[in-house]
Amino acid sequence: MFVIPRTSASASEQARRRFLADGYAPLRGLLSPRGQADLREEAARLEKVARRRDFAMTCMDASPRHMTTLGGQVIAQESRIIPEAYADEGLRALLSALTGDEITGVPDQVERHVLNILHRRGDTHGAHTDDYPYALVLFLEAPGAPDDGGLLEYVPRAASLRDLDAPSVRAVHHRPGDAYLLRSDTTAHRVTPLARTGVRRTVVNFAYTTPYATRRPTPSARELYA
Ligand SMILES: O=C(O)CCC(=O)C(=O)O
Ligand SMILES: [Fe+2]
Repeated sequence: MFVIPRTSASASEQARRRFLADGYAPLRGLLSPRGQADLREEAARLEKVARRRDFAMTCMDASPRHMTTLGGQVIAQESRIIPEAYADEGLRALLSALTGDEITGVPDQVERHVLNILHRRGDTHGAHTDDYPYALVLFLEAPGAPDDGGLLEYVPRAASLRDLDAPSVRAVHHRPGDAYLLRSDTTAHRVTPLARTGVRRTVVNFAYTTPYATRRPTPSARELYA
């Protein structure tokens, strides 16, 4: 499924530096063509049991959620390949090399691996930080052009979610098959609304932690995925 460098030590120094400085590192080419195809097929199958969500998330400054989601607890029951990919040892070694941290799976079934689908005009995954320190996001579908929306906006080491409204916010367009790693507990982030009908953005998000992470989970994952 993944194209992992032969040893974790060979994780690109450039990606590591970028991640530590910026809280974000693009990982283009991480998903093999076969892995992409398998995950895309799996996501299409899982979408049938996913749930539409339209609400404002109180614990995240009432930022909007307009999307279809499926939580990790259902994915664990319905999918073999997503839990397998999540547990992939080569992948975890790569993430350890990039972060300089010991990477472990999160105990929470709901949050561990989730499916997020934006598929209607205006669909958006509003401003938030995650409960766990690291997020690996795999793109199965994405709008073709930045003007179509679905951009990741982020601010590393944010003091508040309002930092996302500053002109200095970073905005990144991703293509199908792309992936990125985010320092997701301290980086404020959101996905900009889809600008038109007929475009889709589907990601699988893997959450990871470390043995010594102490942050207490917020209600956010339950509101979006339970
Ligand atoms: O879709 C994305 O790029 C971000 C997903 C995300 O922030 C999340 O699932 O917590
Ligand atoms: Fe997130």
